[in-house]
Amino acid sequence: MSKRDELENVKQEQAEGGLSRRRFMGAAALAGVAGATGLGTAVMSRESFAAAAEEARKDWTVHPGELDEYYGFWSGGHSGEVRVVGVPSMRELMRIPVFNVDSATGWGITNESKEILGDSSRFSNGDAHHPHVSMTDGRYDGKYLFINDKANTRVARVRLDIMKCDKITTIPNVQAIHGLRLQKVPKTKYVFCNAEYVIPHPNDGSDTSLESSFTMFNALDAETMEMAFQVIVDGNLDNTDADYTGKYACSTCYNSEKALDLAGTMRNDRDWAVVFNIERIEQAVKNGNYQTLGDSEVPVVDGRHGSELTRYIPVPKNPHGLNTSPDGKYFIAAGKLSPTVSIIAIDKLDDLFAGNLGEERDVIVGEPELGLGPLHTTYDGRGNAYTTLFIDSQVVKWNIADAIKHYNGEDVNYIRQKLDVHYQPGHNHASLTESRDADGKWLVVLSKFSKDRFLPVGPLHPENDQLIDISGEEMKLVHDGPTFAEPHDCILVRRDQIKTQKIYTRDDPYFASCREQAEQDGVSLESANTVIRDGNKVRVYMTSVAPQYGLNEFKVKQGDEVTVYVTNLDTIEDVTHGFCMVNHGVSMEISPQQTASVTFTADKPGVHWYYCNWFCHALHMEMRGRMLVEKA
Ligand code: CUK
Ligand code: CUA
Ligand code: CA
Repeated sequence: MSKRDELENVKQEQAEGGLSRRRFMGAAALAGVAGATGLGTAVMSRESFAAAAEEARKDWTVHPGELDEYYGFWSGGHSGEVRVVGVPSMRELMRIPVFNVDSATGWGITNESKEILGDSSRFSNGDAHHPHVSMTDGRYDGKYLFINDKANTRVARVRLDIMKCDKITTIPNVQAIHGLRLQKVPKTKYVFCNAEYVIPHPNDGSDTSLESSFTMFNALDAETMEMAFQVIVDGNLDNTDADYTGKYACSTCYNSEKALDLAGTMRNDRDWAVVFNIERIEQAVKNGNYQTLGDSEVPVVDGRHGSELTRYIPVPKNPHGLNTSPDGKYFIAAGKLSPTVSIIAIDKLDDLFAGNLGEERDVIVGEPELGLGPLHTTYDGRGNAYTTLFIDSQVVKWNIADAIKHYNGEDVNYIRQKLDVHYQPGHNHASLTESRDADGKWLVVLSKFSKDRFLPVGPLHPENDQLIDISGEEMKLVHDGPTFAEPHDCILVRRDQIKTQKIYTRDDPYFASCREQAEQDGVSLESANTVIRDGNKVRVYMTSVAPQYGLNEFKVKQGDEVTVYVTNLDTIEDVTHGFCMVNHGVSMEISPQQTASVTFTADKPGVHWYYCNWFCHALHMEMRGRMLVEKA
């Protein structure tokens, strides 16, 4: 229903002086699904109708030419990329290739991207789940975005001023980086990330037993992207989050059983959430109380049961999501195989570590029953939480304070609303929810199945990202957006929190290595149109100004290793050129004031055309040249 229709309905209901049949059915249906926990849906008063009409008058549509309020950064799942989405329009603004190879920009093809990919440039796949934006004092500072790669055990960083990946680190000694979150306070000094699977140490085939197997919680330095420390844990690790004091991080474990088979992972009614004491870990590293593993020099501390560095809090059952509330009070662990979430009071953690509590579960202040398959929780900054229910295909809005009262024996209803989503939601994410600025305006729900929501496209279906207005009392679904494999998580950042460059500056470190090579060759990137021969290595320097390359042709010999450096001298926003060498698997982007380079072997004698593959000018088709390869 459009906002206009909705408004008409509300008006009619007001005119009729009561509830329409549609509203009654809605309320009855809602009460039905709320089940044992009950639902406080009352008959709507005249005042609430007025409020609903006011709501309906709000126009969330972003009209042509208007800009969105929020930047959304979506993980691209096993496509390996990051996507930039405008919210609330849900328009896809950009794709940032990270763990994939991208023909349009040349990511994974250019020398600059291969240098960033390092050793792992031999992989062309990835599995990105958790995008998170760097923070200062618990607020998004818009500097970097970090994201994990479960497939090849990596963490990448994206520079948000140019929206390009600038660092990738392979995490040593572990397999499958999954949960990833950032230290929030005083700033993002560490990137915390969980390795999901246990592996033997050493993993050289000498011993494959479970006794010698474990996994680790990892911390990277956010500026250098080098490893800071690793913490050995019991069980496995799933999702993680950090607190607002800078002292603690907490991770869920679904396999406390350390089982290798499915049934085994469900044996225990409770697994646990493990809390990491960051200060104590730093101190242990400083004091030299660590070991190293294999060839790696990363300090490894032991955080297994009995350690002073960690505490294990039993929670039901195969828990998944772990989300810190924006008031800094709670870690909330979603039960997955239990209909509950567990509310962990962060202000009790000092006592837990000091040994002042009777047992670990004394830090749990609430365990509300929400529905089937709770996976992830997000917050509106007004005391409400929103948890996805995978099996029920719903988002449940619930009140944290009331859930705590209920746990203490008070007869209060903490469920505010259950909304059907389509279908089987994984993550949900409210605007600014991971920061102190959580503003409770928009909720994105990333649904794994789309079934009947879109025109059929064959057996492989898109996912369905739904946008829900949470600014009022009631959640309202306002948009469906099909997406391709497979957003797991996203983050919504206010648009003024991100400052992008319109064109590159010539001293950008992104292409510093091109400049170094040019200096060694005694040429200027900004003016040289020349060929430098260095044995069988040939470096071709050319400029580009729409609609021409500085070199109309260049000559090399068969078998030469050719590197082409293109410098885009255009200074006008949006005039991006490309360079594509036909039949050589080579293409790349060169944005205004950027230099990019690519290396290939000229293995076929004869004439080979190159052309500009980013439409830049009325004479874009004419922007081309020839490589003449002399027969060896
Ligand atoms: S995980 Cu995918 S739905 Cu990788 Cu954050 Cu929960
Ligand atoms: Cu230059 Cu198209
Ligand atoms: Ca388990």
